[in-house]
Amino acid sequence: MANQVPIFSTYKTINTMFDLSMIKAVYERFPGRVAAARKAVGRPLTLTEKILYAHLTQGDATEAYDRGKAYVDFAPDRVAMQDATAQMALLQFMQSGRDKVAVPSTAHCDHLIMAKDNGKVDLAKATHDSSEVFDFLASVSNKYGIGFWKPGAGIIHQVVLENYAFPGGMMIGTDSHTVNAGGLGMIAIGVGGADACDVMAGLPWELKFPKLIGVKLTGKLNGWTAPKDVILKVAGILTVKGGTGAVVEYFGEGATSMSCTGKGTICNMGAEIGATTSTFGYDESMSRYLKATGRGEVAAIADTIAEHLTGDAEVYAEPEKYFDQVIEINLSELEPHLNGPFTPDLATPVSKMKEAAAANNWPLKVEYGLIGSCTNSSYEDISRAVSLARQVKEKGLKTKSEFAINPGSEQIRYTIERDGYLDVFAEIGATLFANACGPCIGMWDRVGAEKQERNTIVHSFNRNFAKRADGNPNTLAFVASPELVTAIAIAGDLSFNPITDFLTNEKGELVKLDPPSGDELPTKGFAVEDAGYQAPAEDGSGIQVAVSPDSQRLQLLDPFAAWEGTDLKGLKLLIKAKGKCTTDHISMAGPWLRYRGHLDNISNNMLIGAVNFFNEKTDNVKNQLTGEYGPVPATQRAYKAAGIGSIVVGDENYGEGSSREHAAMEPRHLGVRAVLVKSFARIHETNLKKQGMLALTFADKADYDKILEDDIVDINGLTSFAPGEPLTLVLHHADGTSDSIVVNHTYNAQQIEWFKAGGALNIIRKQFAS
Ligand code: MIC
Ligand code: SF4
Repeated sequence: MANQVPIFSTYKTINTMFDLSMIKAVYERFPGRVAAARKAVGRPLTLTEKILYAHLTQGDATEAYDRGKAYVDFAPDRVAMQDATAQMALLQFMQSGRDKVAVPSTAHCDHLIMAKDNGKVDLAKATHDSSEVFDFLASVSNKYGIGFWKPGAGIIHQVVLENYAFPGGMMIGTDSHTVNAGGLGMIAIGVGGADACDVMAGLPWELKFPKLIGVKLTGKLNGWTAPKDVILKVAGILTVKGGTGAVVEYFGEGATSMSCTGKGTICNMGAEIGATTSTFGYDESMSRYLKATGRGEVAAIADTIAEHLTGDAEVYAEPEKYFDQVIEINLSELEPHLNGPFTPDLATPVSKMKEAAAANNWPLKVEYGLIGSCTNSSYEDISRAVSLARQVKEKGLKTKSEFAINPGSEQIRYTIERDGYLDVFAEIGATLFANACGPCIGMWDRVGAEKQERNTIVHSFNRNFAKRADGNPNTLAFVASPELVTAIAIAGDLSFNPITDFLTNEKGELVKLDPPSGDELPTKGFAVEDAGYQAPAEDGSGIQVAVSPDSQRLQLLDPFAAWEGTDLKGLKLLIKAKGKCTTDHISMAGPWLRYRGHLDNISNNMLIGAVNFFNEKTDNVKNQLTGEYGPVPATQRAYKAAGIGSIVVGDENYGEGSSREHAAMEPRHLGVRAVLVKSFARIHETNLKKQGMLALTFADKADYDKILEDDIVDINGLTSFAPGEPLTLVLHHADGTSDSIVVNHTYNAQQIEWFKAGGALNIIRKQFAS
């Protein structure tokens, strides 16, 4: 990967750099804050600690926090939201009583564009179909001082990396892949909308001080291996829950020799291991990227405090002393990987794919190759993929799979068009989708998907849960680098190993693909005509935000009821979910994204993807009032109508995946009182707490087996609900026997107040009203 510095930049997003004064202020206080932290902690510091301690609400650190235990209040520098989550975040913010956001914030329209024909046609259709939502987001943004990125401008994380991320900064975003900004040396964390609402309202943001995982990268990427393979390998090692409660900090010569955008890819997919976030120390690759994206001034001030924007030398010299866990990966030996299907941590090195596919009966024929998304849309990614696409013509080949690209931003799209890359892709028959999420989140109207045929696709996105790309539960999706996706799409064969295998060209000759090569940054600089940004009004007080009471897409929120002050008796078991239950299972995306601003309508997808332990079916549970089986939402609505609460039971890493708080608000809205699981994914657990739900875990995981289909459950101990004190559940079985089990929780004193008030927002509302 060549480290090229652009000769000149025609970057034209807008004339001014965003929020330079905020960044300057952060950098001015940074050295003092780090010094205070070093004193409080009493030893050399990791980068993660420096950034976290530099963002304490209280200012200078006065004590060291217990990693994995202490709840700490932070003051993030900025907030980002995407359309599918911003609707709920902003509906909540509108209730806070503030007239302007307290920190720089942005909204990005990227999730609601259905990929079907091509970017132009699809964008026009989405702009028309979702105009009510886009207009709502535009006017709320305008009113409250939020930067607005129109549909077609790009995917939130790519736009953030290009415009807003800065080394040493701290941000939160209402999307789990907010962590992408770690590629530019930030601590960037995915949260639910209620958390974003707090920060935009100027309140402290609370996080359990994370544990620290260090990943030492030695050697150098070469040949077919890409940054993506680092995280695919890490996911294989740590699994989908191995990063829970931890920040992953990458360092070593392998880190500094990699591009900034490559680092972004690695951090992006840190969400797939459940990590709070991931980050890299400030280095020349970041400085080059800042300069190439029109932010030379940010690079110049970062240079003045560069020593504080990376971990201390002692830490990287003896990482075992400072991190809770250390992993070492030699990039020189790292093989390209394919992860999947159905889970992003099932890692198979490309050389082992033949065996693995045969053993698992995975269809070898690859129907589709898709590149782009928020994860892998950099200029480097595209140029390396192009170097392979070019070989199709040069070597007399024919691309066997269908191929599509969804660029991460208009700036990337414009630049790769200018540089002729889109023409090369067009020659291999590629479809250019809009600068949006599209097939990555089920917004893909794929021809024939409704037939539900078993088929294989490869993509360079990050997640591959069932039904995620095209709604077909029988699509097996494998995640790989854009380079490998392109090579495999050319070959049309999942087991194709471009390092060793030959292809037969149109003339019947055996040919081999040359390894990919490309440019880290465009030699002619980035360019764009209209980046799609809309600045908010200076004074938004006169702007009216109207939500029609008849709307099917938007619904103003009613406050949830406060806790009744007693233990909860007689809850029906709604569902005991078996196995993987991600937020896609709890609140499916794809076609349901249209209801993200309408709580009652979207509640009709509640848990429809979860597998019922008792009959192994999805969306089919027993209604304890009638004894009949029916859809989960309808069954829960029946309990609600009868004034009876219910409980949901789940397995490990419940709520894995997205930050969507709908997965917590829907059960709350429909009257589920508690969610009891073996373990939670971080964001979902917080979302449940924020919405006034009980998020509980089995003290003894084997008690999961004690839950029976007709159980009626009492939750005792709530009148003395206290941090660290377990609660007791009594399971009344249908045969008249009962079991008493102990359940744990992680509520601190403040979170218990959220529960009592019926949700965190009820407290904010009161604060601003008084
Ligand atoms: C995703 O990648 O799953 C999403 C769609 O971007 C979600 C956000 C959402 O559900 O709106 C995420 O990652 O948080
Ligand atoms: Fe969009 Fe996919 Fe990225 Fe989520 S992971 S923000 S759906 S591109």
